[in-house]
Amino acid sequence: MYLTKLLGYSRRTMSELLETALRPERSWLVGIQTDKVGKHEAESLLGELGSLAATLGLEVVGSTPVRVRERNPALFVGTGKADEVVASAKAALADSILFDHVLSPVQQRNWEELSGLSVFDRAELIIRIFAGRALTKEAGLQVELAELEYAIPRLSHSYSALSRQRGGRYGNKGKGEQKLELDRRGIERRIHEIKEEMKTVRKSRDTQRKRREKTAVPRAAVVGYTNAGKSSLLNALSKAAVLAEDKLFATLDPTTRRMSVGKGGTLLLTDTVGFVRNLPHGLIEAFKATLEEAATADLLVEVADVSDPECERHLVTTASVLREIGAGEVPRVLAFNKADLVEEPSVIADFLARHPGALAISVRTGAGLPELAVAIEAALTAGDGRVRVRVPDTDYALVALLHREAQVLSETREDDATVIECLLPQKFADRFRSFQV
Ligand SMILES: Nc1nc2c(ncn2[C@@H]2O[C@H](COP(=O)(O)OP(=O)(O)O)[C@@H](O)[C@H]2O)c(=O)[nH]1
Ligand SMILES: [Mg+2]
Repeated sequence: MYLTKLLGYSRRTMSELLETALRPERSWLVGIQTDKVGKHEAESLLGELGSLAATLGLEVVGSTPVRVRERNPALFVGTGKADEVVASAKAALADSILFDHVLSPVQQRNWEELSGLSVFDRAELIIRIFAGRALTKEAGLQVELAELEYAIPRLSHSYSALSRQRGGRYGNKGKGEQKLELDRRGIERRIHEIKEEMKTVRKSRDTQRKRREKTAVPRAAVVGYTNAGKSSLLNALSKAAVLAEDKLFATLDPTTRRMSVGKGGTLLLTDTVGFVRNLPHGLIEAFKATLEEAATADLLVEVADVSDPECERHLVTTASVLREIGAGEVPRVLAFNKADLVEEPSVIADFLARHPGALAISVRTGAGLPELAVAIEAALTAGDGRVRVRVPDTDYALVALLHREAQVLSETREDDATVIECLLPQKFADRFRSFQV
């Protein structure tokens, strides 16, 4: 909130704009190649930046790859290159320039002065994505914290004066009118408050989780790195689903789709905020918090880009983060996407050998998608056990629960109880243990 105010637009303004604008905001990307970041990696990072921009509904109209030999303190890249970037961005009628690197506050200001456009660095782009994906109270607080910490060094008087004149479409709103009354002390106070609030919120987390457990429809979270093809896969898998809009599905958040599984079954698929390479340090906790829904899912569908040379390393990072957020025990189906881009079949065979149970797919060609749907269904029912339970009439609500959640195979009445034989989802095993006969 502070950040968006500080930069001269409000978040509501942004989403309003995204919804009502005749055309989406046009963005020009600047890719960075350095001694440490080679050509290939720079290109793939630029692809990731494009995917991040698309997540925010921005239209990428072009990009300039820049090789940085010596960092120019004023603009990060050399002045000649900077002029070239600005000229290309303007020729393409871009509204903003997105930098594939973190810019210092001074550099960002200089770029805005030079171009007259809004200039965002990687960190700000990511914060904006997280802000839109913070579904829980805790995630909201974490993201706000990240915003404030990003904002503090950008608070200098000259910067906030300039921020009111930001070019581009967001910046035009209320140009020069906003009285910014943000001071460092106010922000520090808010940071302290957030940290206190966070302690309270964490305590209620378990309650939330229990409530989630009761939802009748199983949920899967699609996880993986940005640009792996998560959103594309979500679209492909949900295409076959019935479009009937009953109450439940009408209230879903926009990133959740339904997918048909098995005979008449439904699965809710949620697109999670993607892992990002070189995630700026201050954003790690915010990222984990926005990913937390993965921990309450019944299943994880992990998508990895098998054409990315970093694929194996991404799998390791993903696994360790999932463990950290408490999703380590959630059943997982691993799909190696973009198989169409890999020319050497042995590359894919090696991945599959190292990861038993994983599948190779291509959302682009459709290859492997039917098999993936089968694997998802199998994973959802894998932990289900055939049980026989005797539910006394005093606990009749549990009979209803079984009808909703389990596959009932037989049901017989006794004097004061119902005896049910069913395939019980794993997550209810504990709840029914004492009723088993
Ligand atoms: N060649 C190829 N490209 C793909 C495939 N799946 C997705 N993509 C592309 O990869 C980019 C990132 O996809 P997206 O679904 O936005 O990834 P996300 O960031 O994980 O949600 C897009 O340009 C997609 O068109 C695939 O199977 N093959
Ligand atoms: Mg996506």
